[in-house]
Amino acid sequence: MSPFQSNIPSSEITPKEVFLSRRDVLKAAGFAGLGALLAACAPQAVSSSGAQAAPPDVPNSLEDISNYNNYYEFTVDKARVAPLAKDFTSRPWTVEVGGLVNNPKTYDVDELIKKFQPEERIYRLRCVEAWSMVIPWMGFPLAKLLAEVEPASDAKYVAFETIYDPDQMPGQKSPLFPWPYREGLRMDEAMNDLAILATGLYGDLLPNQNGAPIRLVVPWKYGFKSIKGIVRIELTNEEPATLWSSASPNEYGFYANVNPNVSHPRWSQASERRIGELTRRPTLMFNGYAEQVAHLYEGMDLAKNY
Ligand SMILES: Nc1nc2c(c(=O)[nH]1)N[C@H]1C(S)=C(S)[C@@H](COP(=O)(O)O)O[C@H]1N2
Ligand SMILES: [Mo]
Repeated sequence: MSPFQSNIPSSEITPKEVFLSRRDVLKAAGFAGLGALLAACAPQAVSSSGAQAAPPDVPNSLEDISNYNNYYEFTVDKARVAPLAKDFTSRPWTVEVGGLVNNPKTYDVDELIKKFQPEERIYRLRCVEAWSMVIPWMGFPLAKLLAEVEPASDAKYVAFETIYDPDQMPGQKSPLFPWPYREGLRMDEAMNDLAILATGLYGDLLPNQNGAPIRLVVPWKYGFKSIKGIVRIELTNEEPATLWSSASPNEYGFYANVNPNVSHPRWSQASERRIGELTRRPTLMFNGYAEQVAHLYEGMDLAKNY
């Protein structure tokens, strides 16, 4: 089992409130050995080549995860997404899966949840703006859904689209972005086991501000690839246009792999601010998931394919 994919819900390891208050006590006492303490009881990511191990991860609180959000359909102000999304209607909800598939189908989101039995995946999320969190998602591999619809042999990409509903999402009235939000993956990226469709976090359904009822999570890529509020998934043979690469192509590429060595034109990506921490952390190649995904990009120039 990968150290990043515990099947034990964090809620069963230790209640999150207790866990967090213990962490706060240790912090307040100036306890320096928390990393060592966690390292003693948590599995470590040490590759056979002896490459740098990912530092131990403590999930952010539900409070942090659900009150510091990027969801431009509501607002560009991270602190105001939650209140503006409070009354968003995420049921009933259907996800249409089509394009280059042998078996196109429209699913009710609750049918997907019943069919694919979401499991907990604790992942780091690294925003292109150089902040990060650790989030205990509930989700299922995107590969499982793709297998159901049977990709045609000429399908090379998977395109995703967010709901377009300006009456519920005031930010979609802004002419600055080409709505609806669109994202995409190459087929082999989409089939990687790390790529999930998340339907919950901290053991509950997704809060609206985190992309209810269903959003993509691709933890080795910058957060903007993890599209929220998905209503359509389409398999294509051409690289799909995405909202961010259309809005600002020299800043946001199609791949958007987390890479400390390739700067954003306006800032460095070498380090990041983990929400809740006082000092910056170094950013890890592929956000620390290189062992699982580096092979997907062998022979590619990652500075060019940013
Ligand atoms: N539809 C949609 N999906 C989106 C966004 C958005 O504005 N609209 N923001 C992205 C960005 S930039 C980030 S960092 C993550 C944030 O996810 P979170 O709020 O659940 O932490 O969502 C991504 N998915
Ligand atoms: Mo982001």
